[in-house]
Amino acid sequence: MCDKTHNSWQRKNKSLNTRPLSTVTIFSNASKAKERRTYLTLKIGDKTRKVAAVLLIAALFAPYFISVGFPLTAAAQAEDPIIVFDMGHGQYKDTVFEKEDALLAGNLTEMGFEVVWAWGGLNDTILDGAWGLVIASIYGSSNGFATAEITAVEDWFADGKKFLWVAYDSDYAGNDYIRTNMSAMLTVAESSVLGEPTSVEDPVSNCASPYRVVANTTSTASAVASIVADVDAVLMHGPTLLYGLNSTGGAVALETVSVPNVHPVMYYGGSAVIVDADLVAPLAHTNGVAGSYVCMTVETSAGPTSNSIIAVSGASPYGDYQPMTTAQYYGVNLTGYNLVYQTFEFAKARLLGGFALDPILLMGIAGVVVVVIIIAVVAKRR
Ligand SMILES: [Ca+2]
Repeated sequence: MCDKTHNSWQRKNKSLNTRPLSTVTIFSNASKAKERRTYLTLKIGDKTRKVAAVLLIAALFAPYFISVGFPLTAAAQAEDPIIVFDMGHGQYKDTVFEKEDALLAGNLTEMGFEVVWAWGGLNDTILDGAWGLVIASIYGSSNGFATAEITAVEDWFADGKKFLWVAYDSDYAGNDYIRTNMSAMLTVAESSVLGEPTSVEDPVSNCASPYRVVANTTSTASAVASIVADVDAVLMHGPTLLYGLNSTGGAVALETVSVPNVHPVMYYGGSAVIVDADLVAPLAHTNGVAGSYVCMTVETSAGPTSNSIIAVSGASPYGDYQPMTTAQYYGVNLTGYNLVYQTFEFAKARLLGGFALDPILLMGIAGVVVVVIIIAVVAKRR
């Protein structure tokens, strides 16, 4: 059962629902600094003027701590990373929203994210403060992105340390507008991966029809092992495959050519075949040829700041006709939900794990260190 499988995942990973490590660490540093300061004050307490000097220095720095240091740690603790999911461009489907998308939002919340559905387009307001943005393949030729939306995403992503996931669809019925819109978003994000303007079918690995492809081959690269753990069958409904861009912007087949920082995550099975639906041919592959093509990548050190992560997939992780998180379809058991959740975990661990290197928080920590050093020097000299 779909719900049960998703819920099992949730229970298994309950321990992952923790606050960012950074806030705990910073609180600890602050407490130690306080203890140290108290200790030094007591040690020299027998000489009044020394105490007075220490108190004077502490008093001088007090406003600094109050305005910069400690309140920020409390603020950081209160906020979960926000992931915005675009729903303003035809991605919404009622049955999916009530089932797969509801489970997705619930589990991501359990994992410590804040999920925001963007119903009214992409702009500075909805993206303000967001850590992640997921854009499923759009639907409807009048539902393309406005120039202002593309610019808003470009500006947001240019801040760095962001996670962007863009999904494609096939060129079924000559719907090349989907591909061009998704590629427009990836281009302003300086992605090294784009979707091919074509369709992939699989007459062997599918959910009762070749266009309901089940991708069944995972990467063996250790870099993405955490993403593909317990993943063996992913619904890629009416999908395309991906290609890479080399250093001169040329289209290359990711099955045979490696692109720096681009990690293929998931492949179609060997019986998958390119079945082009219109006059726009694939760029780095050949129509009619079968192969275990790349259907999902993650790019690290990505974007204009070289410190973001971009995921690209040939079908959508939410919404759409039937998303990658689907646990069962036409009687076929699927594990794509693991792939989707673990991709968010991968990005979170990479971008938000360990110490928070936020410049303002670093200033706060530096301030504590400076005061401790000054107090130690004063205590030693007198
Ligand atoms: Ca085509």
